[in-house]
Amino acid sequence: MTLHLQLLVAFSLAFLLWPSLRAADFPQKPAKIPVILDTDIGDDIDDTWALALILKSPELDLKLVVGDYYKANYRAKLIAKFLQTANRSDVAVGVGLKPEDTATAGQAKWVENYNLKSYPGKVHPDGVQALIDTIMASPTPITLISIGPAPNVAEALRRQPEIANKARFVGMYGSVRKGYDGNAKPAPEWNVKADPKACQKVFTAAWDMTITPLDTCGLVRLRSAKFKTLRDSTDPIAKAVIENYDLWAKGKPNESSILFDTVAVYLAFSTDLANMEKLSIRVADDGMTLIDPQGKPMNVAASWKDLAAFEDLLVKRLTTAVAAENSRP
Ligand SMILES: [Ca+2]
Repeated sequence: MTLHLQLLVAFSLAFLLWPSLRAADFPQKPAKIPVILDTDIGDDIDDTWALALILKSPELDLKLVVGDYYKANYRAKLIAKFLQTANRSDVAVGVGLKPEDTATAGQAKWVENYNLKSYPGKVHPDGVQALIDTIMASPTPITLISIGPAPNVAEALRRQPEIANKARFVGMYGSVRKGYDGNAKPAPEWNVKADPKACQKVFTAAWDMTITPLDTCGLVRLRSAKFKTLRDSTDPIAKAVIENYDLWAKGKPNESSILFDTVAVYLAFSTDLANMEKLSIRVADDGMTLIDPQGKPMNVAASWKDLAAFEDLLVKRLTTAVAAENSRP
């Protein structure tokens, strides 16, 4: 090789390696994942924990939270007051279907004196349309985290089927090989059983889907020291979770209820702690989620690699202040 050629090779190599050297010297923060949460917050308490986990996860950029499965005013008030308490009224609130529905449930007392009009951020009276518009306007694909019965999502798909090509769906749905209580047989899971038709629409749409069925999410419960860390925390978001939990539980429990929905939030930014399987799933009319070659192939958190590590992550995140850059007043 002539000296000339050797120099040429050396310069070429330096040129090729330069970007990776630079990246190593100045690590770039990965872009945040834009997310929308569709939630039946206000019935089971786990949605409140899930919303808290989103707000505490630096990987996620929450754009909009919509209350699903009716009780629309009550759910919108819970979402708005929770976001305001977390100093995150930059996040928009969407009122779900049947806004005239004034029914409430176990967290009603937390919002009895809260006026939705006092929310400093944006409140969309048509939350389904806000969900569609946010997905369609996003320059990068939105991750739709769905943790309740899905009439809103089905209606959004009906109004604008194109959202399925612009969003990724991550949800807490179904029961594949396990049912409630860990080792029972598969059973119709509530989010599916409450509106199987809506789920059939969601489970046949074109989007990339990831689910946590009862097989994984049904096993998450914080006990003893892990729960005590939460109960004793002075973090404003952790305190709001515990306030709501005590109202909902009508007492001061010393362990959490099962925190199904938190696993869907985790899967929006990582699958490391779960064993993921690609399974074809079909929603039957009775609410069963069946492995069926005719079903839609999706990523299923089929079992845990390390459930204890997930619980530790949950406790740590909920009780640790987010970096200033993540809380935008
Ligand atoms: Ca839920």
